[in-house]
Amino acid sequence: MISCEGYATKHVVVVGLGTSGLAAARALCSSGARVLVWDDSETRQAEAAVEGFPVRQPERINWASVDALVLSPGIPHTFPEPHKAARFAKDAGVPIIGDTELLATSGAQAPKIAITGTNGKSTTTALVGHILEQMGKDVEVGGNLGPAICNMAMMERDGCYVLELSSYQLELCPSARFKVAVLLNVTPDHLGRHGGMQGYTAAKKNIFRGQGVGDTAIVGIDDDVTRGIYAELKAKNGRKVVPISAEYEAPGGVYVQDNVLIDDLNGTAKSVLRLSQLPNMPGRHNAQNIAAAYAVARTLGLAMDAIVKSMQSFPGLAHRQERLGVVDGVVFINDSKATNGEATAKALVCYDNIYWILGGLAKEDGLNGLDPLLGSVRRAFLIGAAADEFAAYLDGKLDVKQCGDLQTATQAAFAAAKADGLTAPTVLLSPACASFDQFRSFEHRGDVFRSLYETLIPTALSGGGEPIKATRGAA
Ligand code: UMA
Repeated sequence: MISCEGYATKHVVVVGLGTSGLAAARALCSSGARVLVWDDSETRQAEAAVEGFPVRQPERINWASVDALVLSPGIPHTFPEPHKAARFAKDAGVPIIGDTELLATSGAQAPKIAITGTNGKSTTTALVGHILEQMGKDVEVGGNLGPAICNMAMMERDGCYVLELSSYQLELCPSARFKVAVLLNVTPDHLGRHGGMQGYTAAKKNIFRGQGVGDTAIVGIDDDVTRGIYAELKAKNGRKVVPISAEYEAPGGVYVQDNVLIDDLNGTAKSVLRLSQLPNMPGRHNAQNIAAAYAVARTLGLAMDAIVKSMQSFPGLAHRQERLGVVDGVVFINDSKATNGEATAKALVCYDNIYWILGGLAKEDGLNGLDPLLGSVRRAFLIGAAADEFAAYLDGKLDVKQCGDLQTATQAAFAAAKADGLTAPTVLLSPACASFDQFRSFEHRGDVFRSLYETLIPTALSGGGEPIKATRGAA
């Protein structure tokens, strides 16, 4: 747990008692801070009270005696409307901070690597964490990715924090200084929370704010916004600035050309590896993540060969084009995190001969924009509330089967994939829909799919004399 000794005896209000807020409240209490907590959900209030936290309505707090408000990332403090606690804090001149600030001021000596971007930040964070772990480093990986920052261990100089930070978190960490800060890409997202694109971009740029000599900024140059930020940082003295790209040559940086990762950090372009050697990270979008993670590892002084070796054992992130394995020659990919058409598009370009399971609660865009990508889909298997809408949309474009639920769809897709006898058939769960009509969350949906995949292994065993090729994460 992070130490918050700087807050010992201070009055701190923690608002938002989800994953990050509760962890912050616990860390602050253990360090001797005088903590009051609040959450607008009565259930969360009750849970906090059971744990012994004093729950206090923001209206009933004497804000003049408060030293800090720790706000959960999901709670607005500016746009579209500040939460009332944020309003009270601002009126009383109380600093509003987040869990990243608590780590920044904790006194933990280990260098902090921070990674942000509209897309790919979770994968890049997990990959950097994996590479460092493979090298035997003491590593804490978390942040927006899931594990709350305040639950991380205090680490000395030989350790390393690898943090995925959202734009929300980056607004609330004024003291943070990151040894290595990565900005992958910036495209419109969360605009309501930042008052528009300018506010969103400014939040993302905060990742570089505290950096100075000895620190490194790694910046994607594949979109206009990040290209501008790269040029701006490059023009300043102080930190080292390294470009990365999945599309263009990036002199002095790391880039991908003809599907080969190129290291030009020393100005002599060297081929590092073919991206096809990393089957758990398919697709163009992953090329940028790979380039970024490689650049981080090289910045930390790791050797090229060792980095490549550890990248090859990276299993990928659960539910994001997660390769579950192969049964009877059929590859199973769990892309349950794809809750809209845009996310599913990224998966459809990665495989040939797709047996596509989709459906759930459709988003406004439905399947719009996917038509040009349907060429590699052999058949579609529909589940959930959107099944009729999607069937109508796909009519005349694809061979579609109404399956109702995920179990029926998985079995039907597996049977069809085997029966068609095509090369490397892939059963792909990439629903292009939210999960809440049939599941608790996209994670639950992906876990169910994984269990269904696992049950197919014995099914295949008893189904004939052929030896089973059931492997996790391997072709
Ligand atoms: N709440 C209120 N009032 C409000 C809004 C929320 O009281 O007006 C309360 C809710 O009742 C709930 C709590 O605040 O109890 C939720 O806070 P939160 O939304 O910040 O959720 P946490 O569980 O603390 O999760 C946060 C991140 N959530 C957000 O940024 C929205 C998680 O990122 C992160 O994994 C977690 O901390 C641990 O660090 C999730 C996310 O969706 C994955 N991130 C966004 C994204 O990736 O696009 C930025």
